Amino acid sequence: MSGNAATVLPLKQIDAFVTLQAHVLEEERHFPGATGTLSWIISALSISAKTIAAKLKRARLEDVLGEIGLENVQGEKQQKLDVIANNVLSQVLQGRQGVGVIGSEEDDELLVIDASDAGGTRYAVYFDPLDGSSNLDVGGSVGTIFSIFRCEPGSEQQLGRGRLQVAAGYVLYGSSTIFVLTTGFGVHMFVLDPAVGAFIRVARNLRIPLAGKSYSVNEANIEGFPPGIQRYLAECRQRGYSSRYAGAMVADVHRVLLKGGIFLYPPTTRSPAGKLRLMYEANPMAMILEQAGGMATTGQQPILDVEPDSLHQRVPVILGSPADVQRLMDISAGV
Ligand code: P6P
Repeated sequence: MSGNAATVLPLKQIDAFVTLQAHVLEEERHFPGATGTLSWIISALSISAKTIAAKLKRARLEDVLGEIGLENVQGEKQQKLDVIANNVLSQVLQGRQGVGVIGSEEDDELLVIDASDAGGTRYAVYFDPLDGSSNLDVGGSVGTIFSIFRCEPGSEQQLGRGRLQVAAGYVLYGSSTIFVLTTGFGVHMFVLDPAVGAFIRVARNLRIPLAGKSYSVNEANIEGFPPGIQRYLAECRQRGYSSRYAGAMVADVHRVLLKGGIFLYPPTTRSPAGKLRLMYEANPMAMILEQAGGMATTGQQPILDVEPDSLHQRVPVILGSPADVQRLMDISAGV
């Protein structure tokens, strides 16, 4: 059984003049008393994405590919463009009224922005500036992932459960530059039109197919997966599933969102808590998937219910079509 593929509008029906900015202003109607601060922050993410996309297109020509010879707090080798993308996002966001906290995969600690002259609601923005950046040298897809919470004065250092996010999304820098966003009222997709420099809405209220026919996992780690997951993957192969894995979460999750199926980064021998980070990878993707009718779990509980204990905390990630995720959970529970 599989539902229809997500509703992506054919060209003739694209809201040619509904830009990301116009869409976000439309969405403000869901927030009585909205001051426009959240819209202004999403606008910052949009200009950051356009800037990063332009830099990626010219990376090889301007010799900014490759590693800088340093490791980030994760112990991962930093690509030059990791640092460039991180600087773009951090500088643009710090210039926006209403940003109270910035948390980045590339920075050891949270950056709390002085609130002395701040009035009104402030927000915490967590992001992975260039997810999958090791794909850059080989022309693979990479992405930016972001998660936005309200933050009350004095609580800037507190991390909230994913269920409390007010917005989440990602940018996929691939054959085109795609911006996917939810503010809690459905999942909407935009494509950058380089001719006008605007993100144009191409799909509203994306719904993930109820089931898919592919799984996305790094099978090199399979011996270290929990037995239930190994059994589930074996059943998928028996049922004729394809295997698709880009090695960049944004690319893999975007495929699952549009085509259905399941993405997983389970616990492995090397990473018993999994590899993906809760605050700026698992949480935002989980909000997107749940808003699109999918499921997102650690295998023990919904990702959005995990009580965070640190900025760079890792969790196992299993997300995708409800029928596929539920089947994995049933097999793991011996059902
Ligand atoms: P592996 C990229 O480094 C990343 O953080 C995610 O984008 C991706 O899903 C995962 O790690 C890939 O990890 O161990 O399969 O290379």
